[in-house]
Amino acid sequence: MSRGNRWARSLILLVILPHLCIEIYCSKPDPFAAKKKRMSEKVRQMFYHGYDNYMMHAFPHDELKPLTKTFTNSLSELGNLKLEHLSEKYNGSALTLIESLSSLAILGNHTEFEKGVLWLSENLTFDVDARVNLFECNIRVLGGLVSAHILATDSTNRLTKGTYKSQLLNLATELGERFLPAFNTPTGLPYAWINLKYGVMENETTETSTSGCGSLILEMGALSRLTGDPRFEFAALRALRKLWSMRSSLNLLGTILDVETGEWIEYSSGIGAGVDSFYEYVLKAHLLFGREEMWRMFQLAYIAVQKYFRYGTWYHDSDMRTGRATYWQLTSLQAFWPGLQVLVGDVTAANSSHREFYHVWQKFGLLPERYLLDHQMVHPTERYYPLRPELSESTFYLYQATKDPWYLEVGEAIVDSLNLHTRVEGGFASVRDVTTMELEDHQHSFFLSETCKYLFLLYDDSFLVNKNYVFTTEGHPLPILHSWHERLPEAYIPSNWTSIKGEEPKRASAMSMQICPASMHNCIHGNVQLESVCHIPDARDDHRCLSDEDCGVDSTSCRRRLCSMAGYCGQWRYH
Ligand code: DMJ
Repeated sequence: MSRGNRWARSLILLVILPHLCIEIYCSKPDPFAAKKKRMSEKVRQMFYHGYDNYMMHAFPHDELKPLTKTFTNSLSELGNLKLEHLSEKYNGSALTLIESLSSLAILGNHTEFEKGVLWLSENLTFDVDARVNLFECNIRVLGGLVSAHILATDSTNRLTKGTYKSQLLNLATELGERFLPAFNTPTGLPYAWINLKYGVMENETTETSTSGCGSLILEMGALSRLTGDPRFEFAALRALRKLWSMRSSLNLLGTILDVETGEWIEYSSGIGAGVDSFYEYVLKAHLLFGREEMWRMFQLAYIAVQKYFRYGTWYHDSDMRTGRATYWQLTSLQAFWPGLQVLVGDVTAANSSHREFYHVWQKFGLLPERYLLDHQMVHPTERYYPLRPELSESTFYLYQATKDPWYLEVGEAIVDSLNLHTRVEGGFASVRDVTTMELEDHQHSFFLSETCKYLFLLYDDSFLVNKNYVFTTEGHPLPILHSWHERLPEAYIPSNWTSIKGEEPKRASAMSMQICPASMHNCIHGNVQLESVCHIPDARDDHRCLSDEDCGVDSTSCRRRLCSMAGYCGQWRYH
């Protein structure tokens, strides 16, 4: 068995086997069955509160405004912070309905699923004057359609009664074709913005993000596998390979780049905004398509993260050229990372990282968008919580892997906070400021496609019993199929593609191997790097302290860690 397959198998063992054991082989009843039942019902109610309100007040527009019970045609606003080039002619694409389909399937609501599929089949069109963000449109719309098509045609689900043929796939194909002009650049890196009707606009910005061009392969690859048309997978793969070829000698990528020149614009990066789903997609593309190449990329990228971003259980940003720390900030988006670590088998690391995010969640009752690690305070302008799913997602993965009931408690606390702070009569509202709990009039579509889905799956994973799925970054399930692994069209790989250079590291969980932080060169044993022998852990696991004596010795610098004003151990002069 190839190494890639071994890892895919270990994933399956890790994520699925505990479940099978409880459900099939172990005769002991689940002591948490009652709690799971109660909580899954509670989450189901949450989903329908958001969904019904959307259908009542906002459908067929894109997203619900729950405070005013109206709608927003937000597809063209996603990622468009300055709200530029909005067209008055754009009237929405039923975005929240598209995003809800896979959740409806997981909740077992076949009737509503079928109704949604039929409505979209008859009414949705992409021949609209809307300038959309390629990444957002890909993960939300293309991903939603492709996943729903697969679920609708899966005979084991019986989600539709027979009227469905391939209408969603046809729509997905039409959308995929509208994406293709974005890739028409000298580098093959796609433009961040595309007008669905007119293609790339004149004088369009050539700036994009790493996640913007490195997180297209699951949806576009699935579209190619379903249609037999290789253009989509090829375009996404070419972009991903080009992106990877732009890595530094430390195997780090930046955050912002120019698609025409292939030059970096922002050299600092981390595991959060602008980069996050690049890591996710490289690993998941390996799981979904069995590509060894992706696994090799992921290994190198993952180890670089451990070496240059990790600081104890936290992750800071670093300059891709030097590996030096740039920003010491925890962001809400980073909370997906423990979930990814579960997939790769790094469960211990996932657990400790997850605890840090949960600790900040508990501190505020929700997770602020940005939290300053060096000052132990919420960022002055990024205090919002837009109903993001990442912490729930990681909680779900960790429970699948460990069956530790503590994660069920975490999920309950998250559900309670969401109901307490964000539930309003007209749906669920984003929070503008987690320190005041002031609300904002927006229910993002990912609340239904991800937040509610992962919370539901935490308590009721019956959907996962018979099939292994990879969840896209927007929470849409794509089944792991042998045929997609075997029918690997090598013709897709052009002869001039950039190969992966550099020595392959030894395969092991980076955290369990205690990968050495970047600046310690004297801790390389053979080919394997080990954490510095000077490392002395802090007295407490949570890095809290009353004085310097409570802090240990930093493994990066071998210097004593100091107790900060806020009562946390840290090497504060380091940055
Ligand atoms: C979602 O659209 C996706 O998870 C994306 O990868 C990151 N941000 C949001 C949710 O927070």
